[in-house]
Amino acid sequence: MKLFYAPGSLSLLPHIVLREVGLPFTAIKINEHTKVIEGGGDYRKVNPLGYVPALVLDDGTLLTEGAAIVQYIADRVPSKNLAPPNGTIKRTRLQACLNFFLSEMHKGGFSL
Ligand SMILES: N[C@@H](CCC(=O)N[C@@H](CS)C(=O)NCC(=O)O)C(=O)O
Repeated sequence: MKLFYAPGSLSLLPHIVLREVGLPFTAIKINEHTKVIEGGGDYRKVNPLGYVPALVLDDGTLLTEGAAIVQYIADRVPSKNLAPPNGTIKRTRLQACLNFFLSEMHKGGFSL
């Protein structure tokens, strides 16, 4: 897997979760402002929206949106108990927390 990240951004969240579960991945730094990938390349060809985080799976599947990415990672390694099972009230509450943080708080505060 490849995690596209920018220092000081919310890509830190999936970065922490990937380290916590211990799955192998490569962290690829991008310049958040120019959209240039460290070492060369146009990040918009990876994620046309230009946002981080983005996770590219080994089969080339692109995952975006921090809340979705961290749940995908948590579900890959259920033995770590990072997320309650899908379809439960506890999982829905986790989704509510993630969505609140990554929408209301992120756009309302951290982005200023
Ligand atoms: N809805 C996205 C938001 C991602 C986002 O806003 N990322 C910021 C960094 S914290 C970014 O890439 N900004 C670059 C830009 O606005 O061009 C998510 O939750 O993953």
